[in-house]
Amino acid sequence: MVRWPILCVAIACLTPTGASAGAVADTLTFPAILVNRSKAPRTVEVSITASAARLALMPGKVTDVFAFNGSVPGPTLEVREGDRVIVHFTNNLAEPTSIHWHGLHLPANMDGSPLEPVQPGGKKDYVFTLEPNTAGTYWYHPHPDVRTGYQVAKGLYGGLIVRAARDPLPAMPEKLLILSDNRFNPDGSLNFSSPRTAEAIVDEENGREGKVMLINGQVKPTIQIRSGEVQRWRIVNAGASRVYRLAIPGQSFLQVGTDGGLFERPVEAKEVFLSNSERVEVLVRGTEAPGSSTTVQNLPYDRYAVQTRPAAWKETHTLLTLAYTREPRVTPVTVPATMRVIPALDTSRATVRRTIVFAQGMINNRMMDMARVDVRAKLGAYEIWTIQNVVGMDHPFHLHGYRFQVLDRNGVPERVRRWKDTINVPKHTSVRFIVHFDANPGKWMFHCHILDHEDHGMMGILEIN
Ligand SMILES: [Cu+2]
Repeated sequence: MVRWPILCVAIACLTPTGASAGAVADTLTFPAILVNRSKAPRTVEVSITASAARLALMPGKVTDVFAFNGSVPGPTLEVREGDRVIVHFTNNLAEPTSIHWHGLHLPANMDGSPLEPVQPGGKKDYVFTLEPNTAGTYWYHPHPDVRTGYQVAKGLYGGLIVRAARDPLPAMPEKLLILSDNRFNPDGSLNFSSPRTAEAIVDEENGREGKVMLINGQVKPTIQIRSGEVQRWRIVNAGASRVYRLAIPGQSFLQVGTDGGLFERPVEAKEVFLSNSERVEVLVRGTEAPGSSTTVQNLPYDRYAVQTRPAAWKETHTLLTLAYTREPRVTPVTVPATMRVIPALDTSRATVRRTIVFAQGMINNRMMDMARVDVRAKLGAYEIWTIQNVVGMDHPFHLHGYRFQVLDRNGVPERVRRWKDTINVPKHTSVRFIVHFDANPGKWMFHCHILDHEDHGMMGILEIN
């Protein structure tokens, strides 16, 4: 039997039941942090290589994957506001790829979009500077033309944390949870539907979902918490199409942030919702007694078109166990009532209003064409976009390079001001947001973030000049 001891450390060793071999391996582990090899102040210089690898993703099996620096998920890029970031990227895959820094505000040629592929054997240096007030939880993934869903499913995704120059939250244990799912054949290989099969049609419609739900590559791990303790969880939905409604029975989250960082004030939330590519920051409060345990669940959510809705869509899934240590209860840290100010983008400054119509597989009745510009906007402009979903399934909208503020969802004014780069647009509804094209001229993608939809043409190009 082939053994993969090093790989087991990176992704935890799972037993055939999906539980771990022992108490230690059961605990949620975290991807390595990329090592900064720059000595210069406020500079982070790292290397990332995409290559084929064989990892023990499933118990007792070896899976052919694509991996950033040999691990799935890839290592976490941790940086600070104001940092100059230099990523030396090497593509050791046999196909073109790229790294898209999802949610970051950077020059267009650094965005890793389908317009900037890195060829097999090729290299690219991604260089950008993180602006003030952009602290938050982001992620990175490939974005090659028509192959994004495949490459992410093969294992290319990783976390990206931008730390604040001055974080308003008190020090507390922090966890990065990268949610993903996948589909495996009995031999451990990844399962992709064959073209022209019923399964392929369902994948194309729903987006490829897998029954195996992973957190940092682990199945049903455990997070330890001490009674009274408050933990800060940064959660990323890196799934191609699965959305999450997270809940802890009997208690609520204190949601403190989303895609573009912290809210102005914490918000009590019985559940948190993440469509594809969305992020949340929540505080989990250890309200239970020492030695007890509870679970984090994924509640059912009907994002589907009726004709391809899976029979089991109403099931609730346990994602992880929250296990209380036997240590005596500690006094919880105090969370500030106000965390920061998010200036509202002024709607009276908007000079252009657009409607972007999402239909199945198309945007504004057109499929993606790399040679076409769909929307032209002026550098410096404020614009109000309405994303209108005219079909019977949800589509999450993502705009590259710029964060926006949602004004209303289906006419209901947004209650909590927040910075977003991805927003779910439920079936037969619309979402309105304001965006400021303040810098970085060039061509930018906007698309549905169900990766199968994006790959099949549900994407357009915005050119800012
Ligand atoms: Cu879609």
